[in-house]
Amino acid sequence: MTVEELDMRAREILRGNDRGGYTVPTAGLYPYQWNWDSAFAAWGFAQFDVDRAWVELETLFSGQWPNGMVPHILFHKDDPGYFPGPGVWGTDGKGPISSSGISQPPVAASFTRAILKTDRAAGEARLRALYPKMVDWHRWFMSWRSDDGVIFVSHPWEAGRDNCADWDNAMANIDPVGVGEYTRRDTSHVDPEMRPTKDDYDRYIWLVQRGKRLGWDDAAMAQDAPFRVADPTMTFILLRANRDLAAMGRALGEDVSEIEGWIATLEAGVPRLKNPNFQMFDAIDLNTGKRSRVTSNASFLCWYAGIEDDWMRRDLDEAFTVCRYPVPSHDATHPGFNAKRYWRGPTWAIMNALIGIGLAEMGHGEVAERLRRVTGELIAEHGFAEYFNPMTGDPAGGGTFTWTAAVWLAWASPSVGRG
Ligand code: 2M8
Repeated sequence: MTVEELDMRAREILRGNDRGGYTVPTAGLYPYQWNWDSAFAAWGFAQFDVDRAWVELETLFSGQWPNGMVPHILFHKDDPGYFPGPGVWGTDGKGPISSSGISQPPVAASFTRAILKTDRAAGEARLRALYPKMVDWHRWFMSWRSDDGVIFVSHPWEAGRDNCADWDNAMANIDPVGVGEYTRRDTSHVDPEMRPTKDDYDRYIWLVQRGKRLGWDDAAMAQDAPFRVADPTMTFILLRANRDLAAMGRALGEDVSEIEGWIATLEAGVPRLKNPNFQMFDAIDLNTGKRSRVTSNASFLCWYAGIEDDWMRRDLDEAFTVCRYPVPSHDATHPGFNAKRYWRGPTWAIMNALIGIGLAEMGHGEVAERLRRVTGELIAEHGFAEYFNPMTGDPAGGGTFTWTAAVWLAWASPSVGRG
């Protein structure tokens, strides 16, 4: 396909996954609105229909809970094709729309700022309405997910990197006793070898059952929480999002001192995520202090957060040597690497886009451009898949995927205007 045809195909995918005000990640496998998928979708829509981009974000925030949390899934319309659905989550009455009870990486403020650049005229009014909601959401993270400036997750699904090795220590300490029988739906849509294992799912569901039992009450859930893992994804993304939120607040004439305080807190927390023996950014099980000791694609989000790191820069060069299509979600030289299984090896275009944006901003223009080019080739040669084998480029998971199409349109396509 030519670049023009690929651009057209990407726009068709976004339109095709549009369910009226929100976009599903892909039909069948993920039939609802996911939080960070939607923010990427908005970024993609902004390249050809900026009004639709704002609507995507507005619909996402229409599901915000009174405590500020923006759920990771909004169940606008019941669909038996996904498990666990609304009944398993049991969040009735917690928010304005049926939803899950956890959040996801807060990329929305950063994409809002990117979208504003394409829509300076009408954008300010839309931003004015969204801004206080984003502040409330970030405040919720700082109140309930910060451990002295490192952001932790309460469930693997909260980080969006569901089965990555960063959670292995904490997952091994959970005994999913009483989880009961359930039927997964993901493995009827996708090859089970590309998905998390049953051991993983037992723990995912057990943690959801605990939240439901505690009424998804933040304070109750924080007591003796069985899963508390300090996470590079969340910490770097929230730090970056706070910088973008503060910039937008200043432009609106708002007092941003609270947000500046959050930025200082997170900047002070980041060094804890640096593994003192192996020098990569990894995860920490806060219940035991054990570190994951694996480089993931989230380790390379440091630049996106405005943090320079020479070790990670060398690790990135190594990833280019080892993989034809970096950046793998798990160090490809490590025995735990699995080129097919979801967040334990495959390359994800969304992560590459965030890494590439950060590299370019921090003065690593050459490698940023190399990453952008190789991601563009990956999509052009292998399609708009959910994720890809980093060695061969083989597509994996769901097809006609919203966020891959969005990343193509906004970042990876050779037609994207630079400068
Ligand atoms: C994946 O996660 C969902 C649960 O949230 C699942 O596997 O059922 C992850 O890749 C996550 O990051 C993503 O937001 C979601 C939808 O694309 O799928």
